[in-house]
Amino acid sequence: MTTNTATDVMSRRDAFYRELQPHAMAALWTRLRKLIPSEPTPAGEAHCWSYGTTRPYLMESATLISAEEAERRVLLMENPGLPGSSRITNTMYAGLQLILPGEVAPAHRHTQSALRFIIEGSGAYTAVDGEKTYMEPGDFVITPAWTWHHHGHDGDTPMVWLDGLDIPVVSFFNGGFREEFESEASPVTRPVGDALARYGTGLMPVGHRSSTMNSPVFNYPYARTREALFALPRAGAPDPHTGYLMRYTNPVDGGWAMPTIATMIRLLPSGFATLPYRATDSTVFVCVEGGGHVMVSNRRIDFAPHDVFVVPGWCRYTLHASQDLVLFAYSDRVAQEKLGLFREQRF
Ligand code: GTQ
Repeated sequence: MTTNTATDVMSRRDAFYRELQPHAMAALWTRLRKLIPSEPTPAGEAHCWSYGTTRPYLMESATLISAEEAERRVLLMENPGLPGSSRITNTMYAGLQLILPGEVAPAHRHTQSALRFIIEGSGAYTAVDGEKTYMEPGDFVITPAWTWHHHGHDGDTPMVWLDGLDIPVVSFFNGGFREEFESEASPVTRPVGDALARYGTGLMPVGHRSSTMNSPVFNYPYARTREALFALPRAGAPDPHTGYLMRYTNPVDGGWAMPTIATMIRLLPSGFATLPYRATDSTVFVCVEGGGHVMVSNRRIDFAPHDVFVVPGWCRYTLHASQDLVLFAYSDRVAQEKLGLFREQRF
């Protein structure tokens, strides 16, 4: 009598899989397709946080808690497709931080890298590793991993910026460390503008040796960025898939400005629409000026200045400018490139 019927085989296999469990083993062939997919499944959803919605909640938060008590008074933006994760994409965190005149967000440091992209207000500063920089709308500011930093506000209107951090990346490697400084403010040892003068004008001190993987320029003022962007159309047509897309660079080596977060800014002239494009990096966008919409698969998402929207990796999308449109963007592209994982597709 044969025992080799198909159902016998199946139930013997199931029994075998159960036997493996207590020994902390499993059969690869039951999981192979999931472990080694033929292509990425987009993580999370395309979504837009309109500033008209987020700003009133941010202002209300200031009636509930001070920057000091909160340590950082931030409303984080969580991808609706990744509930409970505190992530805006699979690898990136995003929050809107509010600081009022006279407040201080106390000094600390952590192994997560942070960027600030300034949304509104003026007169607030961030102090990073001994240097203060005052922030203006559209400025891109870096807080490198493990540098002491605090924020303060010498102006007279609320100041809001976007925080972008690589929290999920650091968490993946279980490499998170944090320390609070012994007082509210960490010492400021260099004058305002020092880094920009030394490293941000096309000059560099002779003999400069980098001690970090971050750009020594830690504030990229929008006034300069904007001037560069709007000069580009004079020299030729935009790239059909990306528009006039520029990356923030580290002047020491010409690479990306930060080791784990790729930061970019682009101009799409009024009426311009990109051809369909996708890449393996999930991307967070901030509408800086102008307006338009993004088509992600068949979904249309309209955006206006100060809105934040996200496009998951490997989703095909097109960008449409209804007026001259400036978009800031960040993603894990720099990390993917270093690991040989980055792929893009132009249609
Ligand atoms: O300003 O240091 O949004 O440590 C989240 C964590 C901001 C900051 C955030 C942080 C900060």
